[in-house]
Amino acid sequence: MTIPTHTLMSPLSTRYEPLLLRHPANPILTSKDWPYSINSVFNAGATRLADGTTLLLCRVEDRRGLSHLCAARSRNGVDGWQIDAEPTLMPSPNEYPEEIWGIEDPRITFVPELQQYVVTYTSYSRGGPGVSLALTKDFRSFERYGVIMSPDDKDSALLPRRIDGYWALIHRPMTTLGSHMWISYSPDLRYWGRHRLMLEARRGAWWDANKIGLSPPPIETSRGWLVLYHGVRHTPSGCLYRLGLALFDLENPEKCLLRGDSWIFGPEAEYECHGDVDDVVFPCGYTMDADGDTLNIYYGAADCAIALARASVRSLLDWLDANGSSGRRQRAGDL
Ligand code: BMA
Repeated sequence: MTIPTHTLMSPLSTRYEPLLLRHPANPILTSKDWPYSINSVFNAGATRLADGTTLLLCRVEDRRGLSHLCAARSRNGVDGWQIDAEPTLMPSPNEYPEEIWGIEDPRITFVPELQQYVVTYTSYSRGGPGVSLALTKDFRSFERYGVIMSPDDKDSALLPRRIDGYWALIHRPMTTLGSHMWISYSPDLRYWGRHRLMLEARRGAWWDANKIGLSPPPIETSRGWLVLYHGVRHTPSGCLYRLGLALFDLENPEKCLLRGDSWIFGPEAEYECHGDVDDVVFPCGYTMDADGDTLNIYYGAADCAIALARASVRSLLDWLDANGSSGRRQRAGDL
């Protein structure tokens, strides 16, 4: 008997479209590239400096297991990295006790109003991970504001401009109901309130059940804030970190306009599947090319290396239009 081919196809499409394309030079940075002894380098914040240089603020872990941040600069964002000879930002537990077990996973936002970069990062305190904030003009000296979200909280980034007069911070507190993305507002970057749930982890068998978090800072597009987020699936052989997409209203960023049902990028390459923590892709930063469409997404691979994938904003939005569901449908029971 011949089975008609359409009955063998998935209802949506015949194959998954690759939206993030791995760079052939991957992994682009590993511990071997470092000018001093380290265990591993991964999860880097990213930005383009005024002169066009790509700057990565990398999470570097030493053999004690504690992390600090170190800057790497490159003309083309792929190779020829100039890495700071010494750590760029070390934990400073005497002044900031919440940094006693290191600082991790920075996200960078350039804020035109301040003419400064705002770096939010995880400070690993005795009470668990919290969110800290620092300002810098040059990634050489930093003004630290200390912890702004108490433990357990991480995966945060600042929006580059005020919303209705207030700064907006996305972050991921852990609650007994699960780990969801929240947004909070501040008049001055120090005092935070008006906390709102922004995106919930789904439940049950979904790839993003129970635990999600912001990956790089949101990407501002004419259609809304485009958000790449990670979902953590717990399996009998460990956790799987994969990426999904959602779109939020430009002037009301707690309003989800579209959310993709499927993940769009997950561990497949050897350097993503095997490392200190297997099966992890974890982007903390991106840069945008001059065409206003090409994203260079920098991600930690298996908690051991930094890799690069490229994507087109237009294609990501097209994919969300074809595969996303609106906020209303999500509330109707998808979660
Ligand atoms: C998350 C963060 C990341 C890390 C990932 C996988 O909770 O701590 O820094 O890359 O786990 O270990």
